[in-house]
Amino acid sequence: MNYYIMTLFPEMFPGILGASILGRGKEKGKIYWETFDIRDYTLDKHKRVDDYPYGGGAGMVMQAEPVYRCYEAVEDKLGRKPRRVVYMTPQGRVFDQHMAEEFAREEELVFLCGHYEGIDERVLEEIVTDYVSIGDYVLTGGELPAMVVMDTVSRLVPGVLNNQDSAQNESFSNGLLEYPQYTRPEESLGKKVPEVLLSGHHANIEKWRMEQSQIRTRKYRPDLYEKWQQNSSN
Ligand code: 6GU
Repeated sequence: MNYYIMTLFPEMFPGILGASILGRGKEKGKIYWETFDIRDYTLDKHKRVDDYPYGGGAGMVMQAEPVYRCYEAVEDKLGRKPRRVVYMTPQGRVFDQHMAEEFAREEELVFLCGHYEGIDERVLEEIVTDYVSIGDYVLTGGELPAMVVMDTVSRLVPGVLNNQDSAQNESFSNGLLEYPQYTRPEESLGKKVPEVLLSGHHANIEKWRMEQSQIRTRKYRPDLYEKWQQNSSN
């Protein structure tokens, strides 16, 4: 999976994308990413990339031209074929596991990260194929959201996780939240591990985990629980 990120803040990416599983994924050649600094593509002698909104109102708007020229640089590098260009915006479709699975089937994804009050509509109409939000709250820019999407998609790319099992057996893939986990020692903070997990009885363990998943989902995500009940007529 190859990611190309258009941003005014390329320095935000190496820390998060270089650590842990994503860092290893890049080392193993399973994922690749590269930033394009939108500011490198302004023709303004003061390197300006934003201006006041026509019609008035608070804040600044990113200009169309530097973003368009930045995308042309992406095209010069990758060729001019149809590809998904994902604009991270609170006005977009809300990202979920289903969308992540869809993105994971692509060979490459281009992310456009906005700042200020947004980006001039004219360039969005020209280049953007997907408008994506990560939830109903407002962040200062699209960089963290782009990294959220990259993290979620990358762990679905074959070979990124060591144990492909853990991409299957988890929250959301079956429509329920995950069951509680325990590790050694058997007693910690004065509390014992649930007996069934020490029993070696796999059927009972499965049954207990399924019950715990249902209890949790009903308690914390009644919306998901209702959907799950409808889908599986349990
Ligand atoms: Cl994608 N961008 C910004 N700025 N805020 C957000 C968001 C995106 N998704 C949720 N809030």
